[in-house]
Amino acid sequence: MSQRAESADTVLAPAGAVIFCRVIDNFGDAGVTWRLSKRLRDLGLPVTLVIDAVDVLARLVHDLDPAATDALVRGIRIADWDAFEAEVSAGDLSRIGGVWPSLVFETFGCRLPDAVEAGLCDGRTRLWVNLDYLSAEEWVEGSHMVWGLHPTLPVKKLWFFPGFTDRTGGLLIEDGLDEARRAFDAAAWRRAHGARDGLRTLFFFVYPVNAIDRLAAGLRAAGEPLNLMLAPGEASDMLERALKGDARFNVVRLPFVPQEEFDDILRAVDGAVIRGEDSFVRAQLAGTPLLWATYPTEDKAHEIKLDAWLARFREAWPADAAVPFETYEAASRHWVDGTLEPAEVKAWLDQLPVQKRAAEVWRESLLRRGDLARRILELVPRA
Ligand code: TRH
Repeated sequence: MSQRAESADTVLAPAGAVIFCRVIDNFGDAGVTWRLSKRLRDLGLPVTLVIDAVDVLARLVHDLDPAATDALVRGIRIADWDAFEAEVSAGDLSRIGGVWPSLVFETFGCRLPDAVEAGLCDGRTRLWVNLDYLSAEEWVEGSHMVWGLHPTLPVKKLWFFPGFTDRTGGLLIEDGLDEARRAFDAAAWRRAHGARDGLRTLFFFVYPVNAIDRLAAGLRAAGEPLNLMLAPGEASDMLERALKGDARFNVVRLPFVPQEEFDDILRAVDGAVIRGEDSFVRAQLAGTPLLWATYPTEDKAHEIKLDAWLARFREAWPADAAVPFETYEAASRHWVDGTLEPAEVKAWLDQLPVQKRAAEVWRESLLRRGDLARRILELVPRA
């Protein structure tokens, strides 16, 4: 443990951090808050994750009982939201060691239980943070680190945004991430998971609304034999069906792995078609070329989100690359807006080596910006 971790431990323990999470859908809310929980634990804090869908978290945390209302898994206390709210409303803090937490995380604007908000007023909690969704859009810099006043209570909340620039909160980056990547044996992982030698390997974890038939048509037309590692889910079922009977593709259905093993998949492949927020970040931190399926919304905010990220990622594109960034940009946009052409899939495959170079430069820039969890701990007022 580093000096700074010890200081967080000393200053904030035993009260520690409580993180509140409401699962909107899919795995991202649970995924990000579990990652944050582990990060704070590693920095020396007692952590409680209060979540309204323990069963969803249990998909990512295999030693968690999906029906649990209270569990201690790898040093992190996991509490069912309703049970926790009932206890706190009755003045019972025994589950979190009988002490009010020093650091309270509301995530993605999930609204804290009234009893918790009321308890934030008497100064025992040093910092109340709303950790928001990730976006590369410019407005994020203006909203990051803004204090919000409560409509009725004398307490302030800090709006904290993850992001890709120095004027945002950065990303969750574990100590030792680089070493873990260097030590990882990608070839051994591929062999162990049924990949055929001599073929490039891609990973798919996308949404059923994505243009999967178009992607499949593009893969067929490109004609390159590939290992295709598919995450569980309906979207992968659709892709597998669309490629059925084409012996050029070695299709491997992966199980839903514990979150700790998710990075391995990304490190083992030549390209990843990933989605949401957390798998998108982890592919970037793995330095893996990616096509991003942004979380789709009716107002098409996901297309704006993609464009904002592309505008930043463009900076990492090698100046001497034989293919222009615009080729990658077009494939990314058309994948997300549903108009992907077969030729764009081939172009995406052909330029994977250039994307790899860009992904490495980009990854370095993200690592240089440092870790979101440490930044938050540095903001907690010392008593
Ligand atoms: O599941 P998602 O689509 O989550 C989305 C987004 O986060 C979106 O921003 C949010 O608004 C919405 O949920 C509610 O994709 P994401 O963010 O990549 O989360 C997937 C998590 O699942 C991530 O933590 C990795 C984890 N995972 C595993 O642990 N094992 C696996 O085998 C797989 C496929 C995923």
